[in-house]
Amino acid sequence: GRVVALCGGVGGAKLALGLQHLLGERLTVVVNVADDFEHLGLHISPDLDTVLYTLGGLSDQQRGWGRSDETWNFMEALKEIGGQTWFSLGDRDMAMHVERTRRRLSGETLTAISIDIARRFGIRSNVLPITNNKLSTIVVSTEGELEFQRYFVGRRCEPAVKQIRFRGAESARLTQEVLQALDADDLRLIILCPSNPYLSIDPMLAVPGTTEKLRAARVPVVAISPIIGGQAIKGPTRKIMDELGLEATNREIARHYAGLIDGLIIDTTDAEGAADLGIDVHLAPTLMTELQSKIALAEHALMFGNSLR
Ligand code: GDP
Ligand code: FO1
Ligand code: CA
Repeated sequence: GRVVALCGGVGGAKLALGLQHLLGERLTVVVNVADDFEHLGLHISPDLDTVLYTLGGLSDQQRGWGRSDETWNFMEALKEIGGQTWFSLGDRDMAMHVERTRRRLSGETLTAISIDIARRFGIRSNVLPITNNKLSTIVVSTEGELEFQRYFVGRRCEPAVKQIRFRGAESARLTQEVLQALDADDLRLIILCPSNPYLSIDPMLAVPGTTEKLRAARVPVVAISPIIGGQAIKGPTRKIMDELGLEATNREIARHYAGLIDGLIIDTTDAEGAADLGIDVHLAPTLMTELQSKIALAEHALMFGNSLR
């Protein structure tokens, strides 16, 4: 059967890579686009890039974004002439942004461009943006409203988050391709990847139809917690939970996704109290380092999903 995985950037893409090894073309990765923005006249899609580079075996694992074997001549030259340098575009990565921008200006959808680039990277699974419409995360912080990349990269997530908004969500539409993937006769499982719930998964849930589709799905919906031992593996998830007055626990993740998911996978080291999260819980090693641990967690997700059918 087929599997749909809702995915942000780094955390989600690690699991997606494991799932791709097991499922190949039976996997559809639906990716957040609310981090997207226009910079230097280019359309940048960070989470799509992370997923495409990761599944294509081209990603830089250390940095967490962009391509391996990157060079930075463009940025150095841009700096010399006084250009904007707060957001770094690698020389090789630049090809992606320039080409995607050209194709969008010529009328192609983000979906069509993503499908074509995935094919050119030799990616076997299907990579789809959640929407072709403009969707933008706005961080309402103690220092006012910040566009997402200004908050994340420009301010290194330092301003305290008061609220998170998704501009354009009400008028955004799920793509035909995403709807088809969710409606497939041989769909067996929907997975919420261990991505940042507030910045990566919530914007996709804010697109009208997503939560309705998950609730109406005749297949299990399973999430993997991005929290281990009360901490995020990477990024501001824990910090944002603190600032929003939420406890950084699996209980809070379960509460956040309540009504949407049928089961939650949490780390074996978080077994204590797992029995009374008010939801079906599966324990597994959820820290993904080497390829093997990504495949192993993907296997757990598929097995757990099967057990819930
Ligand atoms: P971003 O878009 O690049 O910020 O990445 P995501 O939203 O997809 O993922 C960020 C989240 O992934 C953070 O909350 C991390 O805690 C989580 N994460 C990263 N690596 C792992 C991992 O190996 N295991 C688990 N369970 N969570 C992870
Ligand atoms: N993240 C950074 O921390 N600094 C950067 O200069 C930066 C540039 C960049 C360029 C292209 C791209 O696809 C991603 C890039 N990222 C950068 C990562 C990215 O913006 C964030 O990690 C995500 O939006 C959060 O998911
Ligand atoms: Ca992201």
